[in-house]
Amino acid sequence: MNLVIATSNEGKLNEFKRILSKSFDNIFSMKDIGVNEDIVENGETLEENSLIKAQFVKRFTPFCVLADDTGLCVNALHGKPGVRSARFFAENATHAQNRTYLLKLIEGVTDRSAYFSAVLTLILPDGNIIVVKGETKGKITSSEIGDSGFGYDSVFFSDELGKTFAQATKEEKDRVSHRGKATQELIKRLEKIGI
Ligand code: ITT
Repeated sequence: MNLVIATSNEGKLNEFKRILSKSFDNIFSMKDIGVNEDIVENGETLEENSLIKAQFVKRFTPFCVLADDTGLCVNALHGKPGVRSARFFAENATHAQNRTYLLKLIEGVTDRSAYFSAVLTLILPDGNIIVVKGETKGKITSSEIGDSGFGYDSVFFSDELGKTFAQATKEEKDRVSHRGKATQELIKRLEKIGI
């Protein structure tokens, strides 16, 4: 089985390639199959956006397609940025701008609890769809800590690891992260149907 990952986020792509390497013969990026368009994520939920991305890319390939929509939900911000995590500071914000904006918004706030939620949508070659979800809890730090990872990793202190995702090794993050948990669930579901 071959798989295309419907993401333009290099960090996500690398994580999926690592975690799913044993489940698929070949794993391709969108670029590998010549899809360079920006996908318009106009859904209101992670589920909707995940499906939008998977269906968009499926039009270009007979292979399996996997999409991931992730949100960082901060309790003091009533669940924001959530589905708007990539566009938190502004429509085309960089990861660094989003992190700085988040830290500024909750400067001095005592309740720093937050969680990541990832919704994965896999479309199989026969058109069947599998949706799985993974969550992980933590706290927003008061400044950036650590150099690994991507996105909000340096401001997310994982409760399970006792350090930020940007301080964790790849293996540690994969073991406890929203994406890691969702992908483990996906692997179980695939094994059940013989993939
Ligand atoms: P695609 O839609 O192309 O997959 P994206 O970066 O736009 O890539 P999302 O729409 O899911 O991804 O946006 C989620 C935001 O949260 C985005 O800024 C990511 O960089 C960030 N993010 C996602 N997963 C993360 C992780 O594991 N660690 C830290 N930040 C993450």
